[in-house]
Amino acid sequence: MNAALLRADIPDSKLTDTEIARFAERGYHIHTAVFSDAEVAVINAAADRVIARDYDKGAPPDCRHDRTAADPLAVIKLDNVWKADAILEATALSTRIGHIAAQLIGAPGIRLWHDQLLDKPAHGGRVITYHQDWAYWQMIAECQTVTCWIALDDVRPDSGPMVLVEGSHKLGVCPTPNTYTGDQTMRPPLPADFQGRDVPVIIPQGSVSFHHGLLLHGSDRNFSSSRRRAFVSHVMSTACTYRPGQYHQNEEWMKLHADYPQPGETFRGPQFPVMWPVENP
Ligand SMILES: O=C(O)CCC(=O)C(=O)O
Repeated sequence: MNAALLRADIPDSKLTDTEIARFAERGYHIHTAVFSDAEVAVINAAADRVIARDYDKGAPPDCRHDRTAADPLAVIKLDNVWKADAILEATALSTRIGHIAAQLIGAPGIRLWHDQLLDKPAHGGRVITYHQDWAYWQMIAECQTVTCWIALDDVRPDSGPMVLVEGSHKLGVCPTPNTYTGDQTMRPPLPADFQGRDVPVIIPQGSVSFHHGLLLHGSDRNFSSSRRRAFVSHVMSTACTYRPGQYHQNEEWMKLHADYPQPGETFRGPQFPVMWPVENP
């Protein structure tokens, strides 16, 4: 499959006003069939190559958290695999994802903040404690971010689905736990009158769950006999500006390039590729 095809838009990436209003109210949007089964098969083959350290672009991802002998059932987590593999680059930067995210937050354009490839093994995988993504991304001054979580395997109730706390994006920034070594029951204290329900993301492969930068979410272990892989594009509005202060590895990676923003300037440079609008359609 041609990687360019994976980047191309799909006919139903135009959202209705109702879908956009629901995102504002609930903090998430589920979009099914963003990638076809044939596309997912190609993406999964690329994901497994990269997990096995086979990089067709000749460079490694920015960061790897692999399984170890001491922790053989850990979640594999690789950051910025778009730098390592052309198929995963086309997926992470997909116009269909950028177009949907732009509409959800009313952004003039969308840049990739970073991607993340996650492989939660069968009969294992750590709990991912409830957290809000933007709480870790204070280097982005404006909370104009969306996490676009692509299911690479069918997600079932027992395979450690991501669980979203509906409406929690309206609570502001909560304390930030250590997400990958956490405890499923550990949630920030929520106001007594908070009514948000838990929404497990049970979706077929190729579907994408979009959530707001302040939406609380986490996931349990994988109790099933199948892997639960996901590929995540964390994205931001092209209007977002750089605010130094809180440590994030993206700051180091950004400064490896000659072109990067000064404090208060909008993000730019090769670390943060534009996904939407398409520059050369
Ligand atoms: O895949 C998961 O279980 C959680 C992923 C997550 O926290 C995220 O993509 O923001």
